[in-house]
Amino acid sequence: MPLKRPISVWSEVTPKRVYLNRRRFMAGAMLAAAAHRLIAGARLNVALKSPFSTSEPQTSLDVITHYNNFYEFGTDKAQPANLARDFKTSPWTVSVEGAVSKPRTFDLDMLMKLAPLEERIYRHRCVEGWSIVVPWIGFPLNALIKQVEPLSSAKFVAFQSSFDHRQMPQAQWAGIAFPYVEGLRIDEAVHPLTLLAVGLYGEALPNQDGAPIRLVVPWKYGFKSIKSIVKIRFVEQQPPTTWNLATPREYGFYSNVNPTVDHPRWSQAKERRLGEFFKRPTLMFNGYGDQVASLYAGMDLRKNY
Ligand SMILES: Nc1nc2c(c(=O)[nH]1)N[C@H]1C(S)=C(S)[C@@H](COP(=O)(O)O)O[C@H]1N2
Ligand SMILES: [Mo]
Repeated sequence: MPLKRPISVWSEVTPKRVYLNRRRFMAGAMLAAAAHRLIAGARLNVALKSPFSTSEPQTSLDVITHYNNFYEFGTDKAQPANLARDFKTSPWTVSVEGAVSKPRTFDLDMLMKLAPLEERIYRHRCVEGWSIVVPWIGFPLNALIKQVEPLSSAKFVAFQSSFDHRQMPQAQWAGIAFPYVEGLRIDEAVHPLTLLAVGLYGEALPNQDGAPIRLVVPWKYGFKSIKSIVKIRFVEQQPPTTWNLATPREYGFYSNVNPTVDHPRWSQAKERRLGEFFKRPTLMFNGYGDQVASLYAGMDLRKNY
């Protein structure tokens, strides 16, 4: 499915000198905007609305920001909203390394200029059995991947969250190892649905939702969508992932939403959309099968759960 492109036809409708002046002005304005863009609560300018967005009702901002899984800031759903309040997200860098020809450390301004920001309204299905619909703002992970030019030996991408025990004292009680780590196969990472989110509901990400930059992989259980990313590494072997390390019998590497493969301790056939009373059936690949099922052709999804 082709993404809509920004319209840039000024040169065709405006005299050249006016056009150049306007362009210089716009470039200045955009630079000024970029410097402020990712401060908490800052409005983000969205250039593109995505054809991948669902038209289902969006979960309220209040729920999205007060019912969180972010174990670094506590294991209760209400804790991250309070305990991540003062988390320092600026300055911030994401180091991109490993099997690439151009390893690089990106600061937030560089990340914000990689691609036009898009709104992506995605379903999010947590492995615990609840779901939400989130109007994310971000850009395809693929835009970053293109910059570093992966080598052909790069078969997987490993992600690492920020971890600072002084800012995350609750983490010691979480019962999982930190820093939180996740991974994708390279074809999953470059898939156009795979998003690096920097905002939601029109503003820079709230800390509890993974500020300043997090992954969103809508056809996988929510735990694959790693928050507050500081490192991305291209590797040859399947990398370790936090929930697989913690409980390998319960959580595999792929973690595709699959109503026919139950968690060992509960069914995955249904889900509760937060804010709704009745449960609804869970869809294969969380409803994104048309776009992603081909990635898993020939794989046994009971074994590769
Ligand atoms: N670093 C980190 N990333 C994380 C988690 C976490 O505990 N730590 N929880 C995951 C889980 S289980 C879910 S469901 C989503 C929740 O994202 P949300 O709070 O923005 O809805 O974040 C995922 N990313
Ligand atoms: Mo989750």
